[in-house]
Order: sequence, then C-alpha cells, then structure tokens
Amino acid sequence: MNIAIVCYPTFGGSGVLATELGKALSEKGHSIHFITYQQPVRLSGFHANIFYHEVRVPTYPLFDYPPYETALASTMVDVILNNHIDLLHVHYAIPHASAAFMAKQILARHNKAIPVITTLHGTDITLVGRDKTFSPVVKFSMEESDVLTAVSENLKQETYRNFNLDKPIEVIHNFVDVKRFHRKSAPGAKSLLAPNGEKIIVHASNFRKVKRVDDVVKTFIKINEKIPSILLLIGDGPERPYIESLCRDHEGCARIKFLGKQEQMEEILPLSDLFLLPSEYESFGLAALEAMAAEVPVISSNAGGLPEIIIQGNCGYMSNIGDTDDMAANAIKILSDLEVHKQFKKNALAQAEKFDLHFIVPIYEKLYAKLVPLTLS
Ligand code: GMT
Repeated sequence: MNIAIVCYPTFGGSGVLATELGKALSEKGHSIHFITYQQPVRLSGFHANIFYHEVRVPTYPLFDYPPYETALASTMVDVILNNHIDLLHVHYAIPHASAAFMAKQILARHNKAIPVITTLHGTDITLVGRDKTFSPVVKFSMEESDVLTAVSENLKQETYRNFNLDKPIEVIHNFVDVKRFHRKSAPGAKSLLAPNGEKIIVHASNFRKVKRVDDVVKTFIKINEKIPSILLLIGDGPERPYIESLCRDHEGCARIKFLGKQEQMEEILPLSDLFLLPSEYESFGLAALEAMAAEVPVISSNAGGLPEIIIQGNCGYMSNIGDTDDMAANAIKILSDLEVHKQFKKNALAQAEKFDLHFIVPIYEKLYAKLVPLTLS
C-alpha cells in the first residue's frame, strides 16, 4: 500500500509512534510518505520506500499567524494525487484531522476517494482539544474521520467523556521495537556516569507541567538519601528553567544531570536502573514502555493509561499523583535488593514484549486493509 502519515516531527510521543509505525510498515513492503513541517526526529538514515514531504508555510507581512493548516491540507492533496496514495493516517487530532477533512473534500472533486484514519494520542483530547477554542473543530473532524483509534482504553473513555461523540473508537495500544532497546550498554559508559557505582535513575519527557518533573526531582532526592544515585533528566521544554533552579537549590545538585534532547534513547536506557514518570496524566506512557523494553523498571503515577502497561509490584510501581514519598519508598524497595531488582528488570522486559511491534503493527495493517480492500494482496 501507499500510505501517507501526518504527525508532529518532534520528540513528543505521538511523533515517535507515528514515525516508528511508518518505519515498521516500510519494512513490510509498504511505501510510506511522511507529511510534516520538519524531518521527524526518529527518521534517520536511508529507507528505500520512505519519502518525506515538507509542509512549507510561506511568510507574508499580513500573517501574524502563518496558516499552517491550509498549507498542510494543500500538501496532503498534492502528495496524495501525485503518489497514488491509498490511505491517509493522521496522528494527533489538532490540526491534522481537520486538515485531513479539508483535503478529503478537495480530493473528492478530483474523483479521488481517500480513507482517513485519525489516531488520538492524549493531549489532543485531554488538554488542548477539549478547550472550547478548539473543541467544535476537533469533535467535527473526529466524526468525519473514517476510523478513529486511541492509544489506550483510558484515552478512549476520556474522549467519550470530553466530547459527546457518537462514533466507535478502536483501541490500538502503542508499541515498541523490543530488540532495538534490549541491548547491552556501551562498555565503560555506566562507570563514567556513575563512577562510584551509584544507581542511575532516568526521566525523559517534554518538560511540560503535565509531566510533574518537580516530582521527579523530589522523588530522586528521597531515593538518594538512602541509596547513592545519579539522576539523568532527558528532554527539554517550558519547565526546564524552573527545574534547573529547583536542582540548584539542593545540595545533591551535582548528582542531577540535564542531558537535553536525545535521539538515541536506546543507548541511554540500557545504562539505567530505574525510570521515573510521575505525570499528572499519560494517555499511555510510551517513554515508560521504551524503558521497560530496555529492562528498566518504572516508578510512575497511576494516572490515565499507565495502569494498562505497568503491572503493580511486578515491573514497577504506581502511586497516587504527587505522592513522592510512596514513589521513593517503592524505588528504594526495588533498588536496595539486587535479587528484587533483577526480577523487576526481567518482568519489565517480559511486559514490554507484550507490546512488541510484531503484535501491534499487524493490527494497523488489518485496519488499513479493511479501508482499502482493492489493494489487498
Ligand atoms: O507526552 C507528551 O506530552 C507528548 C504527547 C504527544 O502527543 O506527542 O504524548 C502523548 O502521546 C504518546 C504517544 O501515544 C503517549 O505515550 C503519551 O502518554 C501522551 N501524553 C499525554 O497524554 C500527556
């Protein structure tokens, strides 16, 4: 099939998932056309049947707000007409689903019918999308998509709760390429980061308020009082200056390292002993799943879809949002006993394997085949 995928090209989970899906589909022989405003961060290297179409938004003195959605819809039309595209799969509703609706209408005038799948990822529903500035358009474009999918049961229920939607939503959980993350760490790297055998604790996010990165720091400080540890903070975003000042006010500051945005998570995660994700909300928590694939147990909040991927007391622990005492106590339980840690690591990998791309990608392919029956081989 020739499939067009629209996503955010940045480090956010929706862009990561969309890019990994495109890569996995291309390996199965499909031709993938990414339509984004920048090359997706996870799309490195040459892939013979992956194509990247950049959305260019011309500047003009009149435009205080460059009309990205119009440029995106026009690029969709152009790519679909000129590359025999069978199906359009958009990730994150805003503004991708409404641009897809517009493109579909234009294409109909060219006698080209194009099925549209919209995958909901989280904040497009639970935060931004439900704001009344956007919600009428988000609701309409969800209703007009041929198929709606959500990355967790929790997000499906949140969508029904926030929008009075009369349309089925299919849950297709996010996935991970376990073999990519489950690898040995580079020799010597761990001792460079933790020269005295400290435990390595990792958090990765876009440093938005919803991630509660201050809870990461608070939890780490409590762990470090009992078990000497190093905290690696990966990613960047609006909360970073506040988090940096929070760390500087603390004497354990030298043990907290800001690594910034990192493309090769598969090289860092295998060095880690524990992953922290105390978010206010996660529709799924792809970052936690990638950590588990690298055999890293997870300490998280019990928000949103996290209970769909983490098994309490097996591959990690979940606590109430903001309960950093409980998070630290659970982390100490895992880290203070080598045998317990080993078991949690093993369980984390086994749990991640249930979400391996080999199980999930065929679900998307089946869905595509239902929408594009003539191209079924
Ligand atoms: O994590 C973020 O804030 C970025 C956001 C995105 O859409 O790029 O992530 C959302 O989608 C991910 C992939 O489906 C999920 O794993 C994240 O849980 C979800 N984030 C939230 O719901 C806050």
